[in-house]
Amino acid sequence: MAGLNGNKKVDSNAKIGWNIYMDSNFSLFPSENLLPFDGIANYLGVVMSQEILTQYLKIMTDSLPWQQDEVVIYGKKILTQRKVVWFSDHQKPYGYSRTSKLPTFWTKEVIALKEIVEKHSGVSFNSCLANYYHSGEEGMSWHSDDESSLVPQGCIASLSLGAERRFDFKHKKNRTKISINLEPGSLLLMSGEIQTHWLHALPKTKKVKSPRINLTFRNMV
Ligand SMILES: O=C(O)CCC(=O)C(=O)O
Ligand SMILES: [Mn+2]
Repeated sequence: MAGLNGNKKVDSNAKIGWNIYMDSNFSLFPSENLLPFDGIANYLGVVMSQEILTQYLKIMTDSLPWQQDEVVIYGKKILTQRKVVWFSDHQKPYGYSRTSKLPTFWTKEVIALKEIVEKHSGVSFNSCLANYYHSGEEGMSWHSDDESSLVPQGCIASLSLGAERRFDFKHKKNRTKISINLEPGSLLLMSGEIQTHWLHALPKTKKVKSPRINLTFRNMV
């Protein structure tokens, strides 16, 4: 079982939440549910070759129309150092964190990655939020991807390129915490009731000096 650096070992015969077996060259077999209750998080491990990873990280870093994100903290709009691009088949703005983003046109690299993710998840996606973190000094605070514009309980597929980072889940009521390391080229699938009951975050860390791109594929209604 390649590349599970520090992550829980997975049962290679396990099925993911919606009964699809993975068997392509780069796929690890799907993990069991990382969450003990109230939602599903499947870590599929590395699903891309090192060659595509390196190539796409550079192309996307250099050519996507990255913009600082806006978040509202204590009623004040703040621009993040982290940058974002929003892709969607739907032309309407995507509202989250009390701000909204207009979609940009899909690029051929993002479409190619979407196809890899769709093959491994068995789900097709109509939208994607790309995040660019310059280093471990940038992260994303606790939130759920529960906007009303997203398909309720739809699968959200998170593909990571670049630096490995820790990713945390926290239950909204009992505060149970689960962490996983997201390796470069890895795919994490969140589905079921997860966004209703759990928060997730990408914590900042001084240990990581290199950049990371994360693509979260979603479905807008
Ligand atoms: O960068 C990540 O891994 C998390 C991104 C995320 O949670 C989001 O875009 O909603
Ligand atoms: Mn999120």
